[in-house]
Amino acid sequence: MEFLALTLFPELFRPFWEIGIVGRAAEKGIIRGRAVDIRSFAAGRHKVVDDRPYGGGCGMVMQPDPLDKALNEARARLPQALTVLLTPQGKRFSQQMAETLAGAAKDMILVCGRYEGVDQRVIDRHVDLEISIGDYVLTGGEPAAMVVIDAVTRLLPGALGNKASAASDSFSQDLLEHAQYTRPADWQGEAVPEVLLSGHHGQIEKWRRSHALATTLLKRPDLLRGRKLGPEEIRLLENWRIEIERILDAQPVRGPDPSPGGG
Ligand code: 6GU
Repeated sequence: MEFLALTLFPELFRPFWEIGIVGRAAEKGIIRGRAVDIRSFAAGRHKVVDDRPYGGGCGMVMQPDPLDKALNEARARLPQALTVLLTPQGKRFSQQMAETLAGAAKDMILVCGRYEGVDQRVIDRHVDLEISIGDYVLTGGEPAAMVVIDAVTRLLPGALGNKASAASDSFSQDLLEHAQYTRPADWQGEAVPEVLLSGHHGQIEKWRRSHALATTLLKRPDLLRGRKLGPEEIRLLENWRIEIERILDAQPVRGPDPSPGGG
């Protein structure tokens, strides 16, 4: 799978292609990453790529011509590629979208917008999909392109050492991951949960599923509300309820919750 980023700051991508899982995937030939400078397609001695918006207003808009030339070359090089524009106006990026893109295994041309935006006519002519990585504004699409490339790459066959790690991680089942511990077993007087040291794989798996549910309930209850629970998950949450009730029943006084929105 080849990623071709069109950007005014190709240097931003240099370490990105070389380091970590993305770097390893490139070494193994699973991906190929390149960044092409949009400015190199600009005309004239000053290589101008932006101009003031028609209709007035502040900020600058990327002109259609340099980007069109860059995209024509990119699409000639990768004729099967999906052309993506990174923009706050795009569809919200998600694990599900990453899985779809990885599954399609199509090359990707990623257009990183800068300034206040990109001339609409070049978007209409070339772009298949607009992606946003969240409801906040970046100065440019480059970090967003790296987010997309990273999330897609780690899902490609062979990119992660352990096949199970992509399947079990946060969001792949619409749950957050359980807490993790490593050595030492006692760190500054804080112990690791005993069951994890037991070697009892059935109990360890059950602890992990139980804690993934509790972590999700506490940190991202919205993920549980939008999800159908399986019978085992209901049982595990019931166990947490029993545990909470045991703690509350042991309290001498139980009044109503005086906090806003409480009991
Ligand atoms: Cl993809 N680009 C920019 N400039 N800002 C963003 C974004 C993208 N996603 C969220 N904010």
